[in-house]
Amino acid sequence: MSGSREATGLAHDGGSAPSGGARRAQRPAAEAFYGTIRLIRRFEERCIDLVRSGDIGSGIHPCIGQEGVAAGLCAALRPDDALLSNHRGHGHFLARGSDPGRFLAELTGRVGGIDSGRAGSFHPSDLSAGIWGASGTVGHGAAIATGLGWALARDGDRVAVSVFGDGAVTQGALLESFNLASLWQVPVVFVCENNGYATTLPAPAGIAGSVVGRAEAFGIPASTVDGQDPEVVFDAMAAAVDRARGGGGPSLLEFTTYRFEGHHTFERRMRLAYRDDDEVARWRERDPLAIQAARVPADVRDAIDAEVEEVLDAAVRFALESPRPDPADAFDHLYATPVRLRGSLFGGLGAAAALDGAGRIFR
Ligand SMILES: Cc1ncc(C[n+]2csc(CCOP(=O)(O)OP(=O)(O)O)c2C)c(N)n1
Ligand SMILES: [Mg+2]
Repeated sequence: MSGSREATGLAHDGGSAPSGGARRAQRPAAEAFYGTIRLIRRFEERCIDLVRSGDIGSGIHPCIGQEGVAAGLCAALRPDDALLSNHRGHGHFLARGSDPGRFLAELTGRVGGIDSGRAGSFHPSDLSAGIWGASGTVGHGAAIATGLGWALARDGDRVAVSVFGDGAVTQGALLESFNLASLWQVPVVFVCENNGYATTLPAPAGIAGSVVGRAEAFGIPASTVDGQDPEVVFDAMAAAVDRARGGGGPSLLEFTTYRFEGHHTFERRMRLAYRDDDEVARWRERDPLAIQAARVPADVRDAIDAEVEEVLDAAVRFALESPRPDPADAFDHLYATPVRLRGSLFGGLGAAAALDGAGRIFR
């Protein structure tokens, strides 16, 4: 078993909105949100252990503290909607129903991973969960989501979603995406997870004007919403998705949130003085896990917690038992072969190196 949630019935598996016909998604039960947030929290805590043991070589960008956004927004989507995630995206994958074992195998670079261990934590995709990619190139997922939304609108009522951080809103690609999405009324929802920092830069020190002001300048309706409460996130997202699905064009939601951990797990080894402990403590008082736990009876919570541990035990086992890729296959699955790396294509300098039809390098 790879830790699949199908057997567990945990939370919503990849969206609660009905297919076709009725549009607006129904808000899931309180325990479904609790289960999703608990799964993401414990998954990432296990990931941090696996970073420490050297099994996740890249480290991770933990979303601990921000899980309410992932849980709320993904529940408002239909399984066939498309989401573009970013470098802090584990929560989006799990909330959309990615298999925890195969996802963890991806993070640990194993062949059993959702992308055969080639994408890792920063650049995975999982079409089976409606995630068309995650990009570490800040802000660029918005351009992909806009093009994808435009294409999806040719054929049906699917919606594209782009999730990015506050650090992305100064990127030109994002603003160009706003322009075309508005001009062409693309069914795309832009989601900004504003956690107050871009690495160590406080958002007010990096953003002239405001996040919502940028979207409004392009005629895109936008609002700022509490990202710590998954039910509030869901309601805002369901309205935005409904609007896009019904032909009303793009919108932007800025969810205010906070990461309890550092920008990346490297911060566990080096103390960076860009935020004070009081600030972290204040945000911890609005922990999405605690907010949602208060809405679920203790015995139901206990059962969910036990189930999450079972799923994650199986996921860790699956990941670590999965073989590592064969280095000889490193050039498989490239888009274009043969590709000339050097040689005549670049002026005939040096020895020609290219990939043969099987994707293997030759000189
Ligand atoms: C185009 C680009 N510029 C710079 C970077 C380096 N970089 C990696 S993460 C990051 C900060 C991102 O902050 P934000 O968008 O707020 O997301 P968060 O990490 O807070 O979730 C930066 C600048 C990058 N990956 N891509
Ligand atoms: Mg940020």
